Amino acid sequence: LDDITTDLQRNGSFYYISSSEKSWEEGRNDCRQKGTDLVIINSREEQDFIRGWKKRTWIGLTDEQTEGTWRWVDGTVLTTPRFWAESEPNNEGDEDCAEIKHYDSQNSWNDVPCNVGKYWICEISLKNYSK
Ligand code: 2F8
Ligand code: CA
Repeated sequence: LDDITTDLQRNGSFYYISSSEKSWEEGRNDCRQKGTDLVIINSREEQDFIRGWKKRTWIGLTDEQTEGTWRWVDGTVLTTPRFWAESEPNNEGDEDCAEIKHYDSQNSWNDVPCNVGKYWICEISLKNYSK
């Protein structure tokens, strides 16, 4: 994909970070064209790795289906760990997609409108990477 500048391997997954900014859905489509999806953050270590890019990036988390119920792109409901920034998610206006915002803090997630442009990060588990 033209948009992918960096790929990194860590703990059984490959990650790709975009070089341009797109809406959540366009970013997700870009991942899916490559057989990946937006990143799902399962641990403190992965959170630290992702925010280490120091860019405002989309992650694979949305409450578009049911307001207030945050789901990862694999359909699982967000439980723990979770790394919302203080007083987020606040659904200010109508904010159904999650970004890494305050990347200098561990608690860095913010909900924003899905149609704004952000960088995005794709992840594929090496278990699913056979081609
Ligand atoms: O203060 C937190 C608040 O900051 C912005 O709104 C003023 C964010 N909006 C965008 O980035 C579009 C809110 O999501 C955030 O909660
Ligand atoms: Ca918000």
